[in-house]
Amino acid sequence: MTRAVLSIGSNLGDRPAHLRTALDTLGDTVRVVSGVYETPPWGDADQPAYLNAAVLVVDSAATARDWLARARAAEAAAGRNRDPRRRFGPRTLDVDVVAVWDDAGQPVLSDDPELTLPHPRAHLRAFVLRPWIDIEPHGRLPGHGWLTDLLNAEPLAGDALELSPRPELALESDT
Ligand code: PH2
Ligand code: MG
Ligand code: MG
Repeated sequence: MTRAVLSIGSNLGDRPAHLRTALDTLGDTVRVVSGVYETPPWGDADQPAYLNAAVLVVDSAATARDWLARARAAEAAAGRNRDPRRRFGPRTLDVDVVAVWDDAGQPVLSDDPELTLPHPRAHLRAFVLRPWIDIEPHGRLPGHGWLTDLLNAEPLAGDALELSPRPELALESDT
């Protein structure tokens, strides 16, 4: 059994529909879905605001690589085109594998540049940690500690104030 936390985000086109496409593509691996947050663009300010959420997925057989493949499949299903010149630019759907745990509940660590685990910037991003706390209030980011400690310390605490919950856009999980 592996368990993964995925961060999903969209800032182009029908953003709520793209987030739903992510859940549809992930299918019955989806266990819990966070609230949806409107978040200012990080990294490259010249782009629209994002909708972000976090998803807990479980599959008895999936490896970390399988989660990456499923993340890419979801992005493709939302018609994502990658612009190699704008690494942090706008996208219909971004699905990032934030962290993975193995059968024994141990975090999977990887420094493979294609799939670094945990995600190398997760601890810097309120738009990843805040939704994740919705679904795992006592969660820890492997190598960094409690999610709540990370989010309550500056500079993330300030960033968290700029996230707006969008309860009217709540994503239904079928499970
Ligand atoms: N994703 C990015 C770049 N910047 N900003 C926000 N608020 N949310 C994102 O998901 C995001 C971003 C590249 O993956
Ligand atoms: Mg991303
Ligand atoms: Mg990505």
